[in-house]
Amino acid sequence: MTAPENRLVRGYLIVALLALAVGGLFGPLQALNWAGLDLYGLIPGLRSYYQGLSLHGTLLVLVWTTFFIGGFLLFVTRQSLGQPLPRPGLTWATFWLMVVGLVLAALPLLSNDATVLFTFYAPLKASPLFYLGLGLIVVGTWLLTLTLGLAYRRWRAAHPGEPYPLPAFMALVTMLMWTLASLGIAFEVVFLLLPWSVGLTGGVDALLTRTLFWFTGHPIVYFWLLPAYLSWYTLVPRHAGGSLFSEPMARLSFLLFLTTSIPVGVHHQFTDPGISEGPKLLHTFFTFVVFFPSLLTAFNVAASLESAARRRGEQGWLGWLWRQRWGDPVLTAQLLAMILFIFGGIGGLVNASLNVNLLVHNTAWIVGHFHLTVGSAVTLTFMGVTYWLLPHLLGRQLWSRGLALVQAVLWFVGMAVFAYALHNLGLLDTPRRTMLGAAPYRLAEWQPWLVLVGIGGVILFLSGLLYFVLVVLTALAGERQPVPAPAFAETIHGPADTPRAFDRLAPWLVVSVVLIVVGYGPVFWQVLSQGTPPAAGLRVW
Ligand code: HAS
Ligand code: CU
Repeated sequence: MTAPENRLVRGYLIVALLALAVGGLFGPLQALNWAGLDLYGLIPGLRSYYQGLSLHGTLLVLVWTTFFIGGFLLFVTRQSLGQPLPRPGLTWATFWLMVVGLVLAALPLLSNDATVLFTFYAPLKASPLFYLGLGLIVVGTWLLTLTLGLAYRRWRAAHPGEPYPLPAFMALVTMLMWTLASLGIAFEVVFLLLPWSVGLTGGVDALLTRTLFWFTGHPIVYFWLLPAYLSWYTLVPRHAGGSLFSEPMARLSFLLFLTTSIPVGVHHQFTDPGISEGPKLLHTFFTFVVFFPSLLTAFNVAASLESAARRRGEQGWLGWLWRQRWGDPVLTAQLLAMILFIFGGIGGLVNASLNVNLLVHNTAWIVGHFHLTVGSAVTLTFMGVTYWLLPHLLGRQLWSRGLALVQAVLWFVGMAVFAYALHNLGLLDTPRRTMLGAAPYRLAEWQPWLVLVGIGGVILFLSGLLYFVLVVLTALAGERQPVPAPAFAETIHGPADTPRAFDRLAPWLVVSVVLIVVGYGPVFWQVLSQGTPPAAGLRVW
């Protein structure tokens, strides 16, 4: 990798880590508030619990993820193709555009002018800078797609007839899916929220903005997840000492995500009036379909791990499950992420079922669900990936493997306690997005679980702190070593016999668009045809 490319990837990671540090800080404060200990006074200038919650959600799910993914996908594409990234000017302009967007969005968040939580549901109204900043970040991600697309075209021209290398293929599919998915939020921001926030329009159709938000807001979770899967498929088998079980099946999984991730977003709107049961049920069924590529992943990754253990002589039926290289923090962090994700995924099925959802909607259960998914499957994997990336980017060894293992295990334990308590609270009807510390309606039966939430939050805080200490100490004091050549996993099946259809993109994109029209046509028809009166803006906190 050239020195400027190295700097670019490092730039993305630094922004991601800063977002994780600032956003993460509010997590334990929220958890402790629920447990009955209010420490908000420690943060100078903070106006409310809800301002903290807006910073927490936005910086973690929108900034930490997006910037980490930007750097990681560029790195993976560059390395797996073995050719420099195209148009260095474009890649740098993209990075700076995203940073400007981030600063614009962060300013009103910090000044309490965008206390609208990460979903920014209208009629909650933020400063125009917030919407403008988010819009620029989205445009930046489209430019990332363009870069990966140009790299694809150039590689194809130089290697006619060869299958596109798996890691780069997965990176490109992730960005293509996201680009299609982000059209909803882009439309919402540019045509509805921005004009409204600058006073050009007197109100917005709240249902329409929510529907556009969730058009993007569901598939964004796969935009976070797929880079983690990329690592599980192309890095984990190698670290485990084995090979990827099936390359064609891995491609199929990503292509199924490309085609089915989007027309499911109404599963976030099961209690919204104005969308009838028919389209809601259709989105339930489509959500069950998008479960399958994750099941394929579970099978394929498990088979790869099994092959690794068998190579080391494991004979028993189940012994391979624990006969893994637990001493390697890169691997251990990701294995622990997978274990937590099994439970996050099962919870997802509960959420997706139209009738059962009513039991858990808007309760702490959902908070438990998304901390097992984006907070564990994705974030703990990215932590493991960081430990792999640092030696490549810095030419230094990880400062301490032992400490990195402790960090990963603490995250696992903290999240397990935290999410278990939240799921139980959800079943006891505890509302989410609420400053429970000040709520007069707190029920006595919630109390033990709320305390566990606080304990989980503190363990997570310690683990997060360790992660930063390790990154900084590695950068400053890690033992110098030659930069290793990044190697991706070998495969047991494929790519020689991979069907040609699994190496193409255009037909799958067409299927994706058709499914979007089938899934969302009736929804937008209903939402637009009922003429909801425009809602004026609200500023609550
Ligand atoms: Fe979700 C709400 C349904 C996955 C994130 N989700 C959310 C929210 C977030 C989120 C942030 O249907 C809250 C949004 C808000 O603020 O309102 N979700 C699902 C379903 C899945 C799912 C069906 N979610 C995710 C992922 C996320 C994420 C991934 C982030 C990255 N979710 C919902 C629904 C709601 C929802 C409803 C709305 C609820 C409401 O009422 O508001 C599925 O994609 C899950 C599939 C996953 C699996 C697990 C596969 C397991 C694997 C690991 C294998 C393990 C191995 C280990 C191999 C089927 C791949 C071996 C280990 C050794 C040691 C050897
Ligand atoms: Cu969803």
